[in-house]
Amino acid sequence: MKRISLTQYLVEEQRLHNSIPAELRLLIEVVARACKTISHAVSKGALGEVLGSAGSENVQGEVQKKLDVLSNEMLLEANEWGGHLAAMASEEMETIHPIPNRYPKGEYLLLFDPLDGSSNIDVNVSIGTIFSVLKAPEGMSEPTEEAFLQPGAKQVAAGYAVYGPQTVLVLTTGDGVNGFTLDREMGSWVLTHRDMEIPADTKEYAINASNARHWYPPVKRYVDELLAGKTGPRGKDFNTRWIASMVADVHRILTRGGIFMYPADAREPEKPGKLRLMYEANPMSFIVEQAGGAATNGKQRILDIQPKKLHERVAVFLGSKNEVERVTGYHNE
Ligand code: AHM
Ligand code: MG
Repeated sequence: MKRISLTQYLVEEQRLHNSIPAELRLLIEVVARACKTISHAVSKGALGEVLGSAGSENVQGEVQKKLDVLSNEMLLEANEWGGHLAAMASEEMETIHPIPNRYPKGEYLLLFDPLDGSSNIDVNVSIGTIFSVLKAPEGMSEPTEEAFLQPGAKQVAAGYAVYGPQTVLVLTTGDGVNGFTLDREMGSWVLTHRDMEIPADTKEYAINASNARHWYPPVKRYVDELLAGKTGPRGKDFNTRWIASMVADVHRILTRGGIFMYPADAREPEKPGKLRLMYEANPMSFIVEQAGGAATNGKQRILDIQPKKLHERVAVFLGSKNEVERVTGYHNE
């Protein structure tokens, strides 16, 4: 097998489609390098003394794990000096992180969830890094939070790394979706999953059913119909999968199809869901759409939502197109 590295893929993409200018390529390579470092730290586990709580809380009031904090620092440090960014923002930081004055600045904005699926860190279940790239608005002198508040459709790149039995980086720059497996001995990302595609139909769904009593009627109806199986209105049996790491659930869906749901519910009616729009739902929606799937908040396409704040939450239904359209249809009836 001829091995194509991430760098070769990015250079050739630029040659063919003019879609990855040198600065964006540098950005993607630097993020990918940071993911390698995170993968290494994750794989050390207790030996690296990285498990457990950091003894702090993030802006969302969630307890930070040591690896949440470490991964955040690794991404910040890796991306500060390259000259390709104007600012960064992260799930683990309340406000945006402008590039320090000692470094040159570039035209891109980078958002990330440094380590998604925090509840799975200590129990050795797959976790991941999610990232989203936007362009800074023209003529912006000092980056502000405002500059980041662009709908997901404006993303120029998005990706995630999943730290599982294999470490895999999945990437889109708006021209399909490709996956790269980390070759640990060589230290390089090798193209292993070309043009990933999500089948339109599926028999697998992912939702945290412990919240069922709080679900709104459209979600309850949809899941009840799945549960009714062969003898119900859908006429076939469905299977449940819930990893509690969005990255791992989405990676399964990109590999063999499925629908992932984290709906808004009646527990805290003022909260439109659990997941964050800008660095979880948007990048995943971009990837899923680029792989032929769909992503909505139950009512509208996630990528069309105009964000109002950096840490805004959103309901998420994404994956196999026909299922996402069905549950979205139930909301709009
Ligand atoms: P995190 O960013 O704090 O790790 O939270 C996001 C995670 C998702 O990866 C996952 O889909 C969801 O939270 C799981 O939530 P729950 O614990 O309610 O099942
Ligand atoms: Mg997260």
